Amino acid sequence: MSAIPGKVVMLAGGVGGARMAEGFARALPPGSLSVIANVGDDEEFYGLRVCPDIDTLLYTLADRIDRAQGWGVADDTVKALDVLRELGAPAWMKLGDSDFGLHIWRSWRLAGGASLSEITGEAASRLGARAGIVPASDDRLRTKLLTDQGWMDFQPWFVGKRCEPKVTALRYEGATEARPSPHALQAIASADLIVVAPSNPLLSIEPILAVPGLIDALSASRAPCIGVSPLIGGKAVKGPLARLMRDMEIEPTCAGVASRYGDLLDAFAVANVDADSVVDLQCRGLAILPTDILMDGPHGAERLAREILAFSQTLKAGV
Ligand code: FO1
Repeated sequence: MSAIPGKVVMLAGGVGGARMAEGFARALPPGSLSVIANVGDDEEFYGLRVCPDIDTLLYTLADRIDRAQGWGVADDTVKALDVLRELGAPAWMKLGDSDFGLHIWRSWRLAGGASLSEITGEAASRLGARAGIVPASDDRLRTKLLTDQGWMDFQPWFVGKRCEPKVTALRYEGATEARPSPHALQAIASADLIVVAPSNPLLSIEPILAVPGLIDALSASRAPCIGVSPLIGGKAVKGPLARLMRDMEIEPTCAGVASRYGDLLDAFAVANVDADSVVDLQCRGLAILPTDILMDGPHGAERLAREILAFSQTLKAGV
């Protein structure tokens, strides 16, 4: 049996993705983990580029996250947002004062010609993140939702309308033309293990897989790929996944999630309670790790990461 994988690449977005990334960062030696982040949620506010999935990863991996909320900076204040509201600007997205600092710096660096990958790498190292963070693409890619109120951008639907408008279709605008981040391609090329985090498959993982160069690189990789279910007994730990799947007529089960990833997965970690529901997948060759997938704080996330790393040793590299 070989040693724990030297290089791990994770696909992630949202709070579940950041928690899983923290678990792996704690379980692996420094320099082993690269997280490819969804950029479909990115949005411009007041002329500033806000990248919520990158930032949730940055703050979580640098232990600056507001743990109760799952996003934003711990103990942040909202003085800037209060002034913006007083001045009549829309202020439905709760951007904290410390968080604004990052958005100002990122936008300033983008205007100076740096790529989002370079900026994100620099932010991760300067803020003390325990893993590499790589945007899926440096090109603009936007998740759009077709709702009963028409096409909407992601943040106006997710935060502005609290996910209330019913979604019937999704598209990832710009994805087909988007080039993969060169840093993401490098990370995939040297990966010994690929992990698909327990993120929302439709809103966090599929916008990453929609970048043609990325899915090609992932498919070409010989590293085993293991997914972690974001559903436990048909319910999401956080967020609108189960309802979204139902609204889009996708079965809100582990099998429904696995079906979104096509041939990408070699293995799937599911909750003990869901083990029986994935027997069909197992018969079709997907290795199943039934375990406690609920990440109760950083220690719980590390415990799950260690179990997945040990399980990955039983998987063969592809040909
Ligand atoms: N989520 C909310 O539910 N309400 C907010 O006001 C909000 C603000 C916010 C600001 C910065 C940031 O990085 C994330 C923020 N989020 C907020 C979370 C964000 O909408 C989601 O984490 C993702 O985009 C979904 O994965």
